[in-house]
Amino acid sequence: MALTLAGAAGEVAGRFGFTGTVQVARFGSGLINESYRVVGAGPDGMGSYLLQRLNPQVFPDGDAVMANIRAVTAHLGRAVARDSQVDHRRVVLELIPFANGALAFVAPDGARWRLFRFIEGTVTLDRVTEPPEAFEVARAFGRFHALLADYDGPLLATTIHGFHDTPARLAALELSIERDAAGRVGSVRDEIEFVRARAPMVEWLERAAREGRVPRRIAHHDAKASNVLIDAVTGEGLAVVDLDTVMPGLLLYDVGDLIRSVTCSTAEDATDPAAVTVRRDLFTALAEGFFAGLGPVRLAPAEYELFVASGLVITFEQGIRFLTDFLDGDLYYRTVRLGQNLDRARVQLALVRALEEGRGELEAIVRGIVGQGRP
Ligand code: GN1
Ligand code: MG
Repeated sequence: MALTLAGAAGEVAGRFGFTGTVQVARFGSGLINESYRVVGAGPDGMGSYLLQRLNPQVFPDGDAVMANIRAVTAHLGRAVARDSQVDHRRVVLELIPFANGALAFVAPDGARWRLFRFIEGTVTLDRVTEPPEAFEVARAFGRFHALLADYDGPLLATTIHGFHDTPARLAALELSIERDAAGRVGSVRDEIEFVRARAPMVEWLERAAREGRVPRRIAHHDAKASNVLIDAVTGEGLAVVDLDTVMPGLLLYDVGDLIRSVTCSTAEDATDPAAVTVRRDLFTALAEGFFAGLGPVRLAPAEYELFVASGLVITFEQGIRFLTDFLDGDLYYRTVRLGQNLDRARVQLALVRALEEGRGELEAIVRGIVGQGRP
């Protein structure tokens, strides 16, 4: 088999049954896994594929991840097939199993590699800058939740325990402060103080869940803007991707991540946190898009009430996670420059402040939208 690009991904493509000349190129901007676009004669014929190496440190139970993805994409596929309006091959990710019915190839280092059909003519947005983009990203996630509201497939595994357990994320930060493994605590006193002053916030969603005010559903857990494929021509939000953390959880985790990733006026790793504001126009479009995507699905009252609060909690949590990784010496998130995790943390914390300041106004926007023909 001839390869235009050598390396592990090319070899793995061969294991998946690619033959002849195969082009392999690094793809995407994820911070955890590695993705490659593979073009050539593959198991599903000549075409484009997405080959991914699942990070085994982050996802120790790769088989559970793959079983979840298969179950969820099968349900989504059946659900959209009933709707003749949509081209289901463009709105649902399609997993191509490895030989012998296995869902992934297990490399000698233990990492799982999996193959998807590439959805052509799409782009992802590392940053949302226009309201129609915010609307489409959020609509795609709203539809994702609507389609999964009647999920009746096999029980989904929890692939990462406590993934959005914000109190546990704060406890992990306190441990990292104590350990000070990279000798960096002295440089982030202000950030630590900012976080500690807001410690009670970590309970907001978990308490609502414990008290049964918000139901456990299937949630994506990484509902950031760049995890929606957008039609390159029409701008329409198509498929929700990056399904590794799809598992039982709260819808508000996803709302929170949408608010975090869509409404910020700067990039996630901008070096000037003073420039961070919450874009009201993007927030409005986000809320409109999310409820449009949900369609007739009704939420619990507390899910409406905590819509904006979830943005605060998940942004705060992400700031805590970036800060923790900075203190640990940048072990978890992929970085390309020194101080990048600290910049990321500062942007999240600046966004927390901006969301605090805008909270009343943003809640009024949600009430305005929900009031129009909603309970
Ligand atoms: C990671 O790998 P990526 O970029 O899809 C992280 C998310 C964070 C996100 C921040 C498994 O997602 O939780 O919100 O970075 N994924 C995992 O950009 O930790
Ligand atoms: Mg992810």
